[in-house]
Amino acid sequence: MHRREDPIVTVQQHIKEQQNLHAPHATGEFSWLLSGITLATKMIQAKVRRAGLTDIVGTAGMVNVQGESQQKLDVYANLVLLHCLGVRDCVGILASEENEDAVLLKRSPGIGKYAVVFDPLDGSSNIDVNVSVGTIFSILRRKDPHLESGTDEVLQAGSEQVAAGYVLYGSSTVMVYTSGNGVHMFTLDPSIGAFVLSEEHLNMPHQGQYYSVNEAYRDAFPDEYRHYLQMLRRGEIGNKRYASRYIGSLVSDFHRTLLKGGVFLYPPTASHHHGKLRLLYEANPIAMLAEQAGGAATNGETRILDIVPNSVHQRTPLVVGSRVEMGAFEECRRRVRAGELLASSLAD
Ligand code: AHM
Ligand code: MG
Repeated sequence: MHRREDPIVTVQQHIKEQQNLHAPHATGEFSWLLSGITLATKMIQAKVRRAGLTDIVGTAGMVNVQGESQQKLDVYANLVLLHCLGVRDCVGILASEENEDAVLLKRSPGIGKYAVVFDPLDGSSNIDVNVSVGTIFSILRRKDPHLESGTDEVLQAGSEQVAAGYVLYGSSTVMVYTSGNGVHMFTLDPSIGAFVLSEEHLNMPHQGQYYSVNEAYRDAFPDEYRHYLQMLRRGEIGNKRYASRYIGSLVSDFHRTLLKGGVFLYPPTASHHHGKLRLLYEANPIAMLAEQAGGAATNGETRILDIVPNSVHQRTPLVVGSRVEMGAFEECRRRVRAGELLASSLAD
C-alpha cells in the first residue's frame, strides 16, 4: 500500500493523474462520467446517513425485476444514479439491478460511448438494522453505438470492463475504484464534501484469516464447497485456523476481504444452481477489483471475467479472495472431481 505525502488528493485529481500517465490523449469524458458517480453516491450517502430520521426506511411496496421487495432507499439510489449519469452525454446506456432492461439514452451520433451498469444499493435489506450497504458499478465501452438495443451492448465479458468499483456506506464512506491500473481507495471527507485519496495501489494480502459465506445453506452446497469449508475450519489451508465473518452485504464482505485477505463465497445450492449474485453488476466489478489487487475470482468452473453473459440480470456463483485461498479452492475442486476427496469424509 502506498500513502502519499501530499496534503490532499481528490478522486478527480487522481483520475486526471492516472490519465496523464496511462491515456495522455483522453478527452476528459471519462472523468466527467466518474464525477456523475461521485455526485450520485454523495447524495445516496447523505440519505443513508439520515435513515431513521426521515421517512426513508422500509419497503417501497414494490417488487423489482428479480422478484425482490424494493426498499425506499433502493428506489431513491436508483433514481439518483439514473439522473446523475443520464445527464452526462458520454453515457449512452444505463443498466441497473432495479430496471428490467438496459436504458438506451438518445444521443447524437458518435456521442455516448460508455455504458454504466450498477447495483444502486447492494445489501439494502440490511438498511433497517443499520448495517453497511453500498453501490457497485461497472463501466463498459459500447461496441456498436448503432445497435438499437442497450441490452445487447452491455452483454460483454467482464474482461472488457473499462473501470469498476464500489462506494461503501460504512463507518465512513469509501470509494474503491480501478480503471485497470491498480486499485485505489478514497474516503469521503464530510467537512469538505470530497472523496480524498486514502490508499493507492491496494494489494490484497496473499492469505487472510477469515472466510465469508452464508453457512446456513451449507448442506445444499456442492461437495467441493463443503470440503473446502471443512478444510478452512480445520486449519488445513496454509496451516491457518480460519474464523468466519459474514455481513450479508457483498460490498462490505468484499471490502474486508480486499483489505484483510481471505475468501468470500456465494456458492450454488441445490435449488439455486447459479447462486444469488448477479454477474454484470456484482460479480464482474468485484472480480476486476480482486484481480487488480492480486487476488482472483471464479464461478467455481471459470474465471468470472471470462464469462460471456446472455442476460442483464444473469446470476452466478462467486468465489473471490486472496491468492492462497483461491489456489486452495481450485486444488480442492480438482481433488473432489478426481475422486480423491469423498463425501463420506465430510463431517455433519
Ligand atoms: P441485493 O443486491 O438485493 O441487496 O442482494 C445481494 C446481497 C449481497 O449483498 C449479499 O452478499 C447477499 O445478497 C446475501 O444473501 P443471503 O441473505 O442469501 O446470504
Ligand atoms: Mg446487490
